[in-house]
Amino acid sequence: MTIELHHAGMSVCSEKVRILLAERGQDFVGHMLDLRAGDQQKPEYLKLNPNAVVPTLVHDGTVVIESNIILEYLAEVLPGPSLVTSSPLGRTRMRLWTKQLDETIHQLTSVISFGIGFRYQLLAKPREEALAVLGKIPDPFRRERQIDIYENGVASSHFAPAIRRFDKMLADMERDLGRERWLAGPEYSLADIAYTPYVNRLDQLQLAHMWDKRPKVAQWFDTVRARPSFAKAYDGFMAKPVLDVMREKGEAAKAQVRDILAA
Ligand SMILES: N[C@@H](CCC(=O)N[C@@H](CS)C(=O)NCC(=O)O)C(=O)O
Repeated sequence: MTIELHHAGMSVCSEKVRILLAERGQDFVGHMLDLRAGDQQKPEYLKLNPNAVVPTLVHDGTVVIESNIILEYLAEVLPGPSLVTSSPLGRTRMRLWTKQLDETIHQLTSVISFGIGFRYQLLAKPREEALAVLGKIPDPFRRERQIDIYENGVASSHFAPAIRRFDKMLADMERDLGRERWLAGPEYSLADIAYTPYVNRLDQLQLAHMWDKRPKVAQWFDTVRARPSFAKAYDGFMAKPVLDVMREKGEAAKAQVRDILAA
């Protein structure tokens, strides 16, 4: 079996697929895209993924897109321990968690990551070049929002609601982790895999204070980070200069984030 993954180092959606592949001990052929250079918009990639986003999985020549769908697909086709909650009700909880990522949280990660950190990669380029990449985002709503965040950073009107939504996500996690060991029940599942990169992204952006008073989230994050799959999914894929920008700019945005949370 050949598993190919078109992905990017620092892309939460790619990270969750790499975690699953590591959990199942599955090697893959990686094709890395440079998202700031617009590799995802090249015609040959659009044939695989018309949404111009990563990741894209190619399994023995068959294309699967959408990270949460890729997780479910791989959990079915790869041998190894089940990563799907065993009870029917547990599975509904697992899917309620991943559904929220698709409905809102993922989009808001772009707002926060871009608003605090990634925009500096584009600000370092000539403006026309940056706008050319952003102007080719196929979804008009997402395109206009990303341009606004590129222009305004944490001052964008999209920023504060995104922080508040993440605060609610962490509150919901704290609630469910207070009832069961993992997000969807007693078993480690696709829900835990899917949320790891989002909490890790907050951590990369110096927003770990958002779970200072959420001990269950803190413990869950320590536990998922200690799994061997975390190191396999992250080590060697992170760009140190980008992590440095996220740390430095995250530190600078901290007071503003605290103000938003306190309001
Ligand atoms: N719903 C998609 C979202 C994928 C997505 O937004 N990927 C981001 C990286 S995490 C991307 O490729 N962004 C490129 C761009 O915005 O141009 C999924 O879950 O696969």
